[in-house]
Amino acid sequence: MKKQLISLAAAGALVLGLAGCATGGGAGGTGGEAEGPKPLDELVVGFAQVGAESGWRTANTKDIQAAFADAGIELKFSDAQQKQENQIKAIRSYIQQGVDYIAFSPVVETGWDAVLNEAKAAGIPVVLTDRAVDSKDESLYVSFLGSDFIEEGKKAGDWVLEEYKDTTEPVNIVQLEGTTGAAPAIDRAEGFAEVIAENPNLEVVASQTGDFTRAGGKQVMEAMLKSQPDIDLVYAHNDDMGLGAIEAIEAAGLVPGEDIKIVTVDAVKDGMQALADGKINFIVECSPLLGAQLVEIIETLNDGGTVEKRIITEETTFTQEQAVEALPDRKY
Ligand code: GZL
Repeated sequence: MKKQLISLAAAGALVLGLAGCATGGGAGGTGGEAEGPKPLDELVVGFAQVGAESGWRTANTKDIQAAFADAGIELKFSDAQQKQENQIKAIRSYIQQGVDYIAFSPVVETGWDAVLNEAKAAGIPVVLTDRAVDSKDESLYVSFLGSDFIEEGKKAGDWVLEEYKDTTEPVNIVQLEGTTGAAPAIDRAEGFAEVIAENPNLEVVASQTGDFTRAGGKQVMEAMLKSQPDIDLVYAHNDDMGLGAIEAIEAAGLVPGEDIKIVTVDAVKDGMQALADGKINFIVECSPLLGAQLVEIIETLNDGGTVEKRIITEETTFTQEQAVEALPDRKY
């Protein structure tokens, strides 16, 4: 993943703060009198995780916890079981405890201004990882590190455009949406719809949330197989829902990857195995390995350095052939 942090040396020249960048205040301040860097073994970071809903989330948690352990920085960690109220409670608890930094992956885009203003008032910088918030006030967070989900939806759409470019018949697509209101669900749907609109034969005939879980994907796919007479392709916002769809498709006596093609996002190991086995046709990668970059952001801020407001993780895509090649070296 490309690191887009401005190096500390460069930050010296930019310490006045370029538009869109932010500077930490050393001991957890957000600007004002920088009190100088804290020793890393005295830093405390609070992380409010979404939950453990998917293989991606499990890999993301493991990677973040390992990165902070390697850096010797204390990480307080909470699992919100995909409930916003639990994430807000965890953030408030971190504020109460007076941590130096807070990082979290907002389960949905809306409803964060109040608690983020509380963190700001407490002088605790907040870093968004993975998912975005819809706050208009960008001073509520120092940086947003994560994928471009619209781009991921477009990449999925590009494959479908190419796959059906010579088809003259209608292509019936069903969409398994991620968690309702979550940035990846909203944006992956937007990017996909924008691209497939180029071919009027491509139509999303049904779209419903499977909440990013395998069970949710299976349940929704079972219902769609009953309600939709002729499904050509499933576009699932993550591998886990795609894997659930495979179970439903096979239970219906159909062949996933052939009778019904499947395109998913993430590229976690189970998804890549299904891709290599021909049950999924194409996967857009969404890397969960954000730990090292998050640690680097915290260390840069602790040193009074400057970080980019938006740091986009680099990722690729996989065909069935590429999955066979890549599987042995996959880290998650
Ligand atoms: C994407 C992340 C999504 C994954 C899902 O960055 O927020 O949440 O695509 C996960 O697998 O549940």
